[in-house]
Amino acid sequence: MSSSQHLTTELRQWITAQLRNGVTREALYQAMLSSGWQPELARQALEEQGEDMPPASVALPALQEPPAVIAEGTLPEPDLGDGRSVLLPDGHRVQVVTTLQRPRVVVFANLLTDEECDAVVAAARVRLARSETVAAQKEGSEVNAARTSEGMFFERGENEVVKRIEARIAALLRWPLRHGEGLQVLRYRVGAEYQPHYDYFDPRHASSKAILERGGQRVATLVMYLNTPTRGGATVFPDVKLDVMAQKGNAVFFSYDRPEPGTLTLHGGAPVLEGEKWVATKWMREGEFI
Ligand code: PD2
Ligand code: ZN
Repeated sequence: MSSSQHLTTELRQWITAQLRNGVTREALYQAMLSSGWQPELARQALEEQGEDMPPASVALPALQEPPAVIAEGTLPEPDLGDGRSVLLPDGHRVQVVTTLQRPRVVVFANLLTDEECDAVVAAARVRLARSETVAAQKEGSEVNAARTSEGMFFERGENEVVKRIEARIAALLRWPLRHGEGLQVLRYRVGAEYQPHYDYFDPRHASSKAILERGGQRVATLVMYLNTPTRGGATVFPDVKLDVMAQKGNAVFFSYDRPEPGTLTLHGGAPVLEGEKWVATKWMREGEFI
């Protein structure tokens, strides 16, 4: 569990080396958070290092990557703060609405501001194409009748709002930013749906091999609602009969420790009955996604 993080000699040595190189404490703090270090530990590690900064160098110091923080077999697990809300390092407060242990599901309110939702929709709208899913029998992807939405992917860190959202997610889920895929945005019009499926890659499918080489299995999903459909469009978990209503700014997180139905993470997007539905999905990989 990432909640049992502790300061390692490797991390201390990394901090010392970076400070000697003239990297600022703020830059180190942000780099640690993006790599999944808990804010408290990151602060504590920096406070331990009391020495004065060397004079600012003329050249911009090169920031090296912090040591990995996640131990084998751990999963993304949200920071639930005091159980009602969590204050993230960027000053944004997120409410915890519902939690479920099995499958692990957490619903958040106000993960994104209205402005952030609108900015993502505006940037995505012009790049939408009919959604494809991974092909079962061949390499690549194909249009799938079970998925009648339109979608697009942002590159990781593609623009300022995407960067801000990704840093927030990394801190909330305590999972390195670089283990996340680029944000996917989907638009569903009336009648569009995403029939129940699993987000992990089926290791038996021919197409999975190449996908798994780019960061291993998916281990968690965060679906963020970018608008509020007038009617319909819930995210549904049929195994446990849970429906999460799409509400602008809110999000549903779930994790899966193995690529098997026994994780109870079957989920779908119910048909939109009135209005449109926009979501952004962030998938987390066990390794660094490249
Ligand atoms: O839009 C949804 O509610 C939804 C449902 C199931 C999104 C995804 N899966 C996904 O992006 O994987
Ligand atoms: Zn899904």
